[in-house]
Order: sequence, then structure tokens, then C-alpha cells
Amino acid sequence: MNRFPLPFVLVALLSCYGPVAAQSFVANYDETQVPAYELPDPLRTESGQPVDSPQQWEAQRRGEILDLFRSQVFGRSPDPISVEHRIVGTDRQALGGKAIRRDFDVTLRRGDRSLTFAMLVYSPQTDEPVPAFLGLNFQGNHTIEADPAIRITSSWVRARNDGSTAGNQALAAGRGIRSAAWPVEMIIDRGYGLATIYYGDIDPDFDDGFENGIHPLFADWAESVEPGQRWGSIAGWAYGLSRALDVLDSDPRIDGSRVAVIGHSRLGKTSLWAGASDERFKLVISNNSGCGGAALSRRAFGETVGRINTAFPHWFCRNHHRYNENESELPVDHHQLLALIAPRAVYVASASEDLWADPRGEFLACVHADPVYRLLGTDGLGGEAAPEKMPAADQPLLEGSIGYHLRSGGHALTEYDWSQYLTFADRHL
Ligand code: GTR
Repeated sequence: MNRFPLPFVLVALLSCYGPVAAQSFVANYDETQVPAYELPDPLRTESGQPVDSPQQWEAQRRGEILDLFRSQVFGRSPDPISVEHRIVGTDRQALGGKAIRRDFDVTLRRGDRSLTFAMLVYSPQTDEPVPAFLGLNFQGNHTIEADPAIRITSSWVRARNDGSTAGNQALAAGRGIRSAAWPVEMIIDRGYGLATIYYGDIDPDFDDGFENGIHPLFADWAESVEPGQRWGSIAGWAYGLSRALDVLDSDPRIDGSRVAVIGHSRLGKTSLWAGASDERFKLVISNNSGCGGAALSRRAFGETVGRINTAFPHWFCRNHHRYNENESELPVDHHQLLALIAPRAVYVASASEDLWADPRGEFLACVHADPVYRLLGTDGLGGEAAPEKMPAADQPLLEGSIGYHLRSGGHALTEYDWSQYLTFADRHL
């Protein structure tokens, strides 16, 4: 007779794998259960030497950390290729005459393959180049404003039951449904431009073995990369943001040297990686990015490395899966992702009810990135950077080069968040 009933054995076996492990995952939300951990020191080289000058950071340490994020977390991305763009629609009287809205097609071509994504750009009524925010959106450019002239993406979208999609196809009924996350008028009134792209135009967000989206364009190149280090979807989206910046940089209405990259949630992880890997982004904003973004992986609070790699096996590189339930072996942690952005400004925002994204872990990453910001001659978090200095909800820290707030409420990008980003941008762009 079996010592264990068959169903038990099957569940035990299966739970080592994808979906079942994801279902059986129980998040820790108890601060006293956070494991003891030691963070890798951003200011000590891989061979253990202290880093005590900006030159040494630049010449050696930054490169070491960047390479570890490439090989162990996000995967390696191809070198930039030149992009083509054309403007397919213009409204010089958008938002009741306040703004100019332009609709771009941005095309990446390699061999006989190409990928085109639509970029929607709002800019104020001025002929001077303006600073701008660039961010990916979750549901299509037509969802950020209820303007019937905005094209509806034909790319795969996540099926929703609110009438905004038919299966995986976006519908006109979705026009403007995400406008709360994109206060275009407020951004324009403050003198900024806004550029946005539907992230699924760059890479559809499901695990298909990288057959669709941006990855097949570089399939031959990827062959030359060690399989564990090949780029995942986050790296693909970040690469798209860099190519979008190429276009904005050549645009007379936008000042390409004053572009902030912004993203929420998985797209916050993406904006951090874009800002870390492309030093042209002057300001980097992470809204509720959590695990794999601003949160420290070693805390394993809320979403963990194992959970994220199981639920979303296509987001990071394969090597990242080595650290499932094994965070202490990760040669980096996410304070170092923020440090890669230094001395440029970075803003991390959490939400009080968004425990899945570990608000405290996001704040602690800022605290532990602070020494790098200070070494590079900035004021880091502004005041004293210490774990016990985590601000209460709705008390933003805007004084330093690292901005932080804990908004009261849940997982979302809100007008409150944007108003802090605009104030911070006024200081740094
Ligand atoms: C969740 C995921 C998070 C976050 C979020 C989102 O399911 O666990 O890491 O990225 O999705 O992007 O909305």
C-alpha cells in the first residue's frame, strides 16, 4: 500500500512547478517574519575593495552592478538600433486648445523583420522644447484620453470583462477608461509634455517563448547570449522606452535631455530598468513597482522572487529563477538598481494598502541607495537616510535627489502621485 495517498503525492510533486506553486504561495505580511538578511554593499567592489570616490564608482563599481543586473535579473539587451518614425496624426487644438497631440509610428527594422509601435505625444502650445514624461500604459493609448481620434491598438491586450475588450482585442468602448492614471491636462498645465506607448505594442505580456513582440527581431543576436542571460519582457519594454527616447530626442517640441521615465507596477519595474540602463533619462519614477522593481528582494515580504518568476516566467531572465526561495544568493539587491540611476534623480512611490509591493522594502531600498547618491555629490534622500525615517502616509520626501512617498490607499497611479512627481520634476528637470 502507498504510504501517502496519490492525490497528496501529485500535489506535492506539482507544487514544485509553475501554476500550482503560484496558487499555493502564501505571502508574508508580518514584519517579525522577515528573514534576517545582509545586503550587498553598493560601495564595495566584487573583490571586496571599498569604493570611496565618484571616479571609482563610475570606472568600476557601477559597471559591475549593471552587469549583474543584466546577467542575473533582467537579461542582456541588444545594442541600440536606429529607429524610423513618422507622424500619422496631429491635432493642434487638443484638450480644448491647450495642447498639441501627435500620434507617431515608431518602427524598428532588422533584416527582414520589423516592429512598429504607436507613440502618443501631448505637448503644450509653445515652440520651445519642453521637458516631458515618457511612460508605458497598460491598456492602449486610446485608454488614457477619451479622444475619438486616438488610434486603437490592434496588438494583443489582456481580456477584461468591463466591455473594453473583445477577447484579446481592444475596443472603442475602452476610450478614456484609464484617464485617472494619466492626468494629461494637469501635466500640460505645468508645462510638460507627455509621451505614452501601449506596452503590448512592444511585447505582448504573456509567456509565448518570445515568439512575438520585440524579441524575434533580435533572435539571431539572442543566440549568441548565454541562454540564462537572454532578455525577458521587462528588458524588452525598457529597450522600447529607449528607442522612444531616441525619437523624442530628435523632436523639436521635446527637450530630450529633460525626459522623465515613469511607470506603474510591472511598468515601474520597467521604468527603473530603463533608467538604470539608459543614462539619458534625467529622472526615473517608480510607482508601486514592488518585487523586481524598487523593493528589496531579500525581505521576501508580499510578492517574492519565487512567486513572481512562477506567475510571470517571461518577465526576467532565466538566471533570475535561480533565486526563487533563495534570495540570499542573489548577488545584487534592488537598492543597487536605484543606485545605478545616481546621481540622476529617482522617485519611488508606495501605497499604504499595497502590501504585495512591500512599501517598507521600497523605502529601505532608497535608504540603502543613499550612500551612492551622497558619494556622487548629491543630497540623496534629503535628510537623514535611516530605516526609522520612513515617512507616514501622504508626507512626501521631495527635498533630495531620491524622492519617496507612501500614498494612502491601494495599488494605483493617481493624481496625488502625479502631483508629487510634477513638483519633484520642477526641481530636477
Ligand atoms: C501583479 C504582480 C506585480 C505587479 C502587478 C502589476 O500581478 O504580481 O509584480 O507587477 O501585477 O503589474 O499590476
